[in-house]
Amino acid sequence: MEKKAHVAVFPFPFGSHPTALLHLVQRLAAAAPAVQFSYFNTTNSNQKVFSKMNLNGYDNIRSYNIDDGVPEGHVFSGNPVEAIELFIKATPLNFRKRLEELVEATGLKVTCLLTDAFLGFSADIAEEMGIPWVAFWTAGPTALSLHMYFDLIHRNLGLTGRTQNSEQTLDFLPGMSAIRASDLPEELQSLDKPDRPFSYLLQTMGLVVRRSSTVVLNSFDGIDPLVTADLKSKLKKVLNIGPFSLPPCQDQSGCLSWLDRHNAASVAYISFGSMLTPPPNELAALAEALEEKKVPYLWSFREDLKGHLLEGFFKRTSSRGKVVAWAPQSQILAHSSVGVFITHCGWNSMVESITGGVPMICRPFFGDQMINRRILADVWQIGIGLEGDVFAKAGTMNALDIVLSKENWNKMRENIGVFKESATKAVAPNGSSTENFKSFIDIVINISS
Ligand code: U2F
Repeated sequence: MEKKAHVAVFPFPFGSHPTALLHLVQRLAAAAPAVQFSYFNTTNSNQKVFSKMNLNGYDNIRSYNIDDGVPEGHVFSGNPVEAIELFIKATPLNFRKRLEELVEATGLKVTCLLTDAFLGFSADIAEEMGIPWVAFWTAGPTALSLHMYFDLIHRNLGLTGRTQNSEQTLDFLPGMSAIRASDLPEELQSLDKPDRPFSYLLQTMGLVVRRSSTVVLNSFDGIDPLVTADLKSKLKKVLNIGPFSLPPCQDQSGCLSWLDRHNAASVAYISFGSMLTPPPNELAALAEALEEKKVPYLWSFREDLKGHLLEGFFKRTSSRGKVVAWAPQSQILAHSSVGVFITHCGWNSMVESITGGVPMICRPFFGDQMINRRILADVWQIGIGLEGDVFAKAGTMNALDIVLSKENWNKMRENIGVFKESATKAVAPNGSSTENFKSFIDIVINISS
């Protein structure tokens, strides 16, 4: 029987991760209509991502629900890490089981495993099946590199907690001289692996990612040359295929026409990504700063629970502010009225801000976000941090003054321009990311015998 290319896809079902991977699958499926893509995801996450994206006409993408590890009747404590930890405990059995059922029922063997790089157990699964493992790293090259240097970082810094050696730089690693110990995510700071499933998952990933046949990133050549060159020397194949934006949602609330009515570079766009809302005292401080400075704002305010805290502010400022539950972010950041992006420094947001040419004010929370803030504020100088990394009224007003002052803004725009140019070149016909995407297609189509 003729073998058909069949790609099994494993996302990490939290934040923007599953949408980003499904978006990649969609692009691959369009380019390779004869290849079958089976996307294994938790029921909840499948519902969310498939409702956001229009996959009509993509007959070669099928989704399959897997166990999310949440026991029946479980009552969540409100800590967002809980769902992640339950999921991790259910892996890899949940993926394996559903995959085996599918292969048994259809007889369609898997020829390539494409997964979120977080899921390091994919290395074993792919090896057992004798197929290539392609890992999608959804964040930036520096964060990936840091995870791969976990042991060396520990040996050099002797980290046991956030407070020790916090100002020490990581200048013993290629391209990391600006990164400080305090920028490292908790997962890189803690050695207590077994009882911290998320740390364990990422530490395992840092070790096994070398076994992947290819790592793809939403990044582009020129953005971080030293780190990227080092990654290329350590991994079998690294393909920068960005920058790409996740598919924007419909502009049902009229954000773009609202922006059309504002002056160039006057609006602050605020969003903290798909998982975060700052604590109430910081929300209040940010609101007070915006109100006092009379800055027009467009706020993607996700969480209904904390919405009431700012009810008075939203009402008082309704003539110059707009609040929406979810916004077409990449299009907003490309709009000329947006002057500053107040962000948590998630990688996709950062890339979209660069592509849109918008300077940033950074309020990082966890994971790679402190690293991203360090690079964009101190190295690339396309944004600034906040005093103490938190929103306080005076500090936020100061940050708005700095970024929106003509001189600084122009300078940051100039700095962003350099990256924007590389990005534009990378995705042009024959550009490096365009060519890398073609190699990516070849890799997933290719059937090893
Ligand atoms: C995790 O980050 P998030 O998913 O929270 O944040 P981003 O990487 O910045 O991605 C958010 C995406 O959601 C989109 C936005 C981005 O593409 O355009 N979006 C939108 O369309 N509308 C809105 O109103 C708000 C957002 C993690 F927390 C980070 O630390 C990582 O860097 C990141 C990637 O691994 O994943």
